[in-house]
Amino acid sequence: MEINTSEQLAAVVKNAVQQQKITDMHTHLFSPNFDSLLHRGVDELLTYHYLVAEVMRWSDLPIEIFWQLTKSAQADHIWQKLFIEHSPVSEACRGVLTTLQGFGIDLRSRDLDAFRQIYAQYDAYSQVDKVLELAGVDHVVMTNDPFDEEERGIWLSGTKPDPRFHAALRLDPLLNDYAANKDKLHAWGYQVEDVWGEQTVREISRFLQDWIVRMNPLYMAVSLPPDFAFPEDSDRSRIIEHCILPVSRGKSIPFAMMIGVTRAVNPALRSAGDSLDKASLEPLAYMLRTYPHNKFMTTYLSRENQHELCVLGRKFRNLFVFGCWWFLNSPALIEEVTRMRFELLGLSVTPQHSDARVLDQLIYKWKHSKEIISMILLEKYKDILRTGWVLDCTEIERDVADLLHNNFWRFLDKSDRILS
Ligand code: RAT
Ligand code: ZN
Repeated sequence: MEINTSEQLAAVVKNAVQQQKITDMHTHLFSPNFDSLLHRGVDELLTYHYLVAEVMRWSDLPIEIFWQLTKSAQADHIWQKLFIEHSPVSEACRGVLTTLQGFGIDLRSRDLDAFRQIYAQYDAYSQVDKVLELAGVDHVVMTNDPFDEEERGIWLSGTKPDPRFHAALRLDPLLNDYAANKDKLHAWGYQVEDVWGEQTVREISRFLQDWIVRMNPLYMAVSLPPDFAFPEDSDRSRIIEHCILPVSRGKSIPFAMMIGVTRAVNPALRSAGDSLDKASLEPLAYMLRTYPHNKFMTTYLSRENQHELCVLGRKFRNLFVFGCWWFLNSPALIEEVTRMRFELLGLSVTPQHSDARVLDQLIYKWKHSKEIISMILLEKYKDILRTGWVLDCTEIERDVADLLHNNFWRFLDKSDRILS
């Protein structure tokens, strides 16, 4: 159907974004059969590390005392300070409200115990079904760390994820803390040596391949500091060059780099204590240029890096640009970054991932982002319609399917997942 009026256009865009099932390409969620690794419910929502950082700005409690509280007591404290004593307008606070509302909860009572009881009716499986339906998500990519003892045990026991959940092999301990983790590799039967050489390359590569067989990951991933350099004289650089990149190419599994995080700026805050800084894009440019047959997926944490990343994306088709990561996942910044990407890279990106750590967060992360993606798409379509270009609604549906689903699977060469 050809689109003739701006009202029609607005309705078609809104509907297309609303209806499109999403592949969420980076989360910290787990398949429901991964036991306690899947976090869900009100207390988890309220103790999300984004809110721990925020509550400490109002709280009189020393952080050490806060950490000694039970999870429910921490949630009560956060509810009291951030929702009752002050209006919950921050993005992380608003996210809790959108999530509870989306779950069908009436917020007027402000009664946390009543909200807890509503959640108590669900087990992990029924809650996954309900939340994926409400959020409009049909594929979830997890973050899977073979160095995490609990998670490792689950994989080693042969547990396979629910088919809607896909693995991503996360390699932070290997790449960012090799010296501290080398002994673990040894204990697991990988004969890495103290001095870097052929045998260590072989053994780390064997470790990667074993976990690829076990997890069947869609990509390998790492988060990196702002001063990440490549190539350089470091274990990280050697592992990337001699192990990750050859395995990534050989197995056709992209290497995802999430760049710009400064870990533990305030260590007392634990997972809430990380920050960010600008990075140089030269290491990425070097990789894209030097390894044209390797596929790279990248997102940067700093707002200042976004423009350079778009420009680099224009130069290299082996670079997949994705998401508004962590501190960028806030409406003002999503709007700016998404608009810039559409203007410089067209619709060849995945504009967002949720980074959800709590299952229920899928509801708010996607509701908020979809509103912004819709708004910017509408603006861009209006601009081209003004030139006399004619759009058909099937073209809009195609574009939206690309953004929220197909671009990712296409980059991975998984043609069976691409929606026609
Ligand atoms: O966004 C977050 O929740 C962060 O804590 C990190 O997990 C980050 O997304 C990462 O993947 O390292
Ligand atoms: Zn993450």
